[in-house]
Amino acid sequence: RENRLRTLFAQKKLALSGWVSMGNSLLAEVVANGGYDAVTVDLQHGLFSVESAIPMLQAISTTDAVPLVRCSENSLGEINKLLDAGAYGVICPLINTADDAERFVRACHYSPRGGRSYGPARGFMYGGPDYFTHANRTILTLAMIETNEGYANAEAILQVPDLDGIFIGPSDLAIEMGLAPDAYETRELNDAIRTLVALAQKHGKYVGIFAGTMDMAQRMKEFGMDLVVPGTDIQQIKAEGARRIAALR
Ligand code: 3PY
Ligand code: MG
Repeated sequence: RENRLRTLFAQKKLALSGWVSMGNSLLAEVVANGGYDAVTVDLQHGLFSVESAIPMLQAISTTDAVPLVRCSENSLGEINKLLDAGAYGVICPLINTADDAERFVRACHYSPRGGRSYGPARGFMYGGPDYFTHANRTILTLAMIETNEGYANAEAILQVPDLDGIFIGPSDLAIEMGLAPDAYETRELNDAIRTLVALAQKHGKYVGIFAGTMDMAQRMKEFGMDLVVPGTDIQQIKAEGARRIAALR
């Protein structure tokens, strides 16, 4: 099947992804039923491993939301398992150089473009019996820019062939800039984010970002992002609980 995120991006429509960091398939199903265009299963900061991600991807694929993963690191073994489990896009953390990005792209593509090994167990069930013939052009690859090194090399990273785009990690980037991880309102961080959006657009690549607050999510929409994640499952539960309690106290 096609990747609906590519269709939205091509139409210049903002795509929204939910973010599941608790290793539970019911939670993934609830989030996926919420109306998002995609749901990302986070294996980097989510406190669970690939085995727990599989029922989460199954739950997400009962809906129209595109199943994405954030892998825990730039590892061919883990990325291959997650793609075999039916992930239709991978967000890879801590991409610092064009070499890192090339290694990531190779992990997500079958030969000759890459070195992905063959065994798409759930890939067939989600992607269809013709999975092998379209996987290389369907699966979305987003490299995270979230270090000073990655920021400095962003233009080279964006020029890696078949990398679809970048995904900005504002908290790690803020820490690298000597700021607090939630310093979302600072000029310095926002200038860097705007620069990355402009670079991605210049090279015809997609750009997404994680937004921990609604103020930030709104601003990121105005910055021209293709993809915005308006907070994690945990952040949303905490924020909505606090809002309800405050309203009733
Ligand atoms: C960051 O802000 O560093 C992230 O990785 C967000 O997911
Ligand atoms: Mg990060």
